[in-house]
Amino acid sequence: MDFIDLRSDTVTHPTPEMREAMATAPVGDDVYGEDPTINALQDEAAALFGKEAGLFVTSGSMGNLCSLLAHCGRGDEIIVGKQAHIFQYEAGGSAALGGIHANTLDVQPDGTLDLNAIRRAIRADNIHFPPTRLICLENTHGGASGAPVRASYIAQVAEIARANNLKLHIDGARIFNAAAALNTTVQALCADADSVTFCLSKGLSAPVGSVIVGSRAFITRAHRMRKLVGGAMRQGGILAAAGIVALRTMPQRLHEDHANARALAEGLASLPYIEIDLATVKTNMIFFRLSEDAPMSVEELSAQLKTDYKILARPYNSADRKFRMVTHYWFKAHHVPLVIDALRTLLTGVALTPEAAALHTASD
Ligand code: TLP
Repeated sequence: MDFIDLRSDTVTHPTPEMREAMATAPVGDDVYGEDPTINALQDEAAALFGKEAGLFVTSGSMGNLCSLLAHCGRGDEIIVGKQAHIFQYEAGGSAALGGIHANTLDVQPDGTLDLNAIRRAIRADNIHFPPTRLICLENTHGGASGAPVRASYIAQVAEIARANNLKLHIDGARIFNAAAALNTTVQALCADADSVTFCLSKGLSAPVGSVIVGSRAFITRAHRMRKLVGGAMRQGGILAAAGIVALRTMPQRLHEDHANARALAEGLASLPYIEIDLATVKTNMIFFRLSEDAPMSVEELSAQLKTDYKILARPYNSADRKFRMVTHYWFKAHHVPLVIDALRTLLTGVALTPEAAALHTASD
């Protein structure tokens, strides 16, 4: 990649091995259930998560949407984090297309929802209220600095769900990052979930796609919903082939992204005008603020990083002077000092050390 791109792990390009697998993948018409590569990906994903079945979808948003549509009818309610991707960043799809009502709770800094707040949010059986059907968690939680959420907490939420005849969905877009950070498996993290969406095209570097896993009966309903939203693919095995490589080769290296995020965060903490809480950096996401007295706005800093240093970093919240940076397969350890030196130069006017400048010229 030409730029050092820290905007997201969604920017990852497929690896040469993925491109090779895509070029040679056997394919068929998936609407007839005849694409052997999609079928293999779905089976492999289901086995890895300890679930009965899987469903290949185009994106994390589609995975969450089909899951919610499969769990809930019109007028039903979900309990979901106010800072969750499902509520904040999916264009209100479940409300627009499914008539699903969201009861939002504040996400805590560790990525969890307060257990008592969940209990209080569950509706009594009363004609005034929308019936609660589903609790949604996110792991890692992008609205909580990428915090990984522990299996022991998820088990407690599942217990509340079971006791109240509710289902539990996990938006596990980055569940493999959570498993790496917590030194556990995705199966252990998802054992108590009725459905999980995970993304192949984030930290796992595949070009396109996510997979929903759950019981066979649930996946049958989600399959119908995928058709309803126009997401049935034909010879999609070309894409699933990259997903299989992603699933087999990428999870075990995610700790490298976490180590790079930590090194980058520590470098950022050493710079003037940057406010960062290192304790929040637990996976591949780094959130920091420019201080009030910083010599430029977040937009100016972002623009200059791009034009002067070919570094892409998007402001996360301009009013709050907040940035997010996300590490991934194509962000390497040797990029860390380049980013730190660029920021130091832009913020203080002090030029790069000759060694760092030489390194910058030598690198792509
Ligand atoms: N997140 C993107 C943006 O949409 C914010 C990013 O750059 O982080 N769940 C979670 C937790 C996500 O972070 C995302 C994407 C999704 C679902 C949706 O995935 P896609 O983009 O494949 O629809």
